[in-house]
Amino acid sequence: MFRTNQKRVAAIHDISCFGKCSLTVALPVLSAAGIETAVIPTAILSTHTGGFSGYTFTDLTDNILPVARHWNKEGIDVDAVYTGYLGSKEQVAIVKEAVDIIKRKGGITIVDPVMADNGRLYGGFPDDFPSEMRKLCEIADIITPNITEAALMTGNEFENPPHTKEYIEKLIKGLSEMTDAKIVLTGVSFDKGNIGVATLENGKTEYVFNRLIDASYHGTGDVFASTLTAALLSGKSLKKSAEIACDFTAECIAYTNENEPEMRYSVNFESNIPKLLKMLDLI
Ligand code: PXL
Repeated sequence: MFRTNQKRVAAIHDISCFGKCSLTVALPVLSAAGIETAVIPTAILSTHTGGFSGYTFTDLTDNILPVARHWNKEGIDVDAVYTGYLGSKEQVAIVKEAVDIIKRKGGITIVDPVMADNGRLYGGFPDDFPSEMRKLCEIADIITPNITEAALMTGNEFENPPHTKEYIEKLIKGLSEMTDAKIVLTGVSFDKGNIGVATLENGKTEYVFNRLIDASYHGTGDVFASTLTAALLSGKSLKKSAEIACDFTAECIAYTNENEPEMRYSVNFESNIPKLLKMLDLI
């Protein structure tokens, strides 16, 4: 297929109609960075599941493989596949198949194993969900679990921050035994004032920290992973991409914290897009 040098990502996530997460974050962030974003919506929910009750859920699992096969037939190729929240174990298995179909040689697969936070699985996920997500992580090139997701996938206990270096290294070791993917472990905190990520690439662990803002918002994991994907496709190294993703997420939280107390309404990343473009050296 004829290609310009514009990068193209296939984003495989749900659409939460209200509440800024998954595709309604991935699309604008990647588009703002000049990256074409093809989408495979996995489900449509009236809101995300974090803090709303009675949300609708329209499952689109049956649509995933036909879209992937059609793209393949048309010779549509992508530089990266980026997966996020997936609604069921069956869907995770099907997305794994879809990634195999869509991914081209030399392309990268970024898996954000969205399923848990603060020591608990998100509502609606069965206890054996992490073992299915593990299988998707096995075929990834980069994974971005938070501490809870890493603990669940590696069979370790969840520990609240502040973390010890031994604990973080234990999680990273467990993840690296489970997949050859590069690792970006989020939510790492060695002291009260700072939070950041640990990266593992070519056997080397590095840390990136930012000041901890005393506020919590839904959807920040998606802001982080979408920004990381945008930075990687803009040619930044893993460490630099992790730095940009940490900085941008912290900016969005700090900005939102000034005037929006509703955690479930997510962060105002839109007003901060110009800062993101500066961080990516695009303006
Ligand atoms: O932000 C992750 C996410 C995405 N999509 C849905 C969610 C969540 C987290 O709770 O509920 C539907």
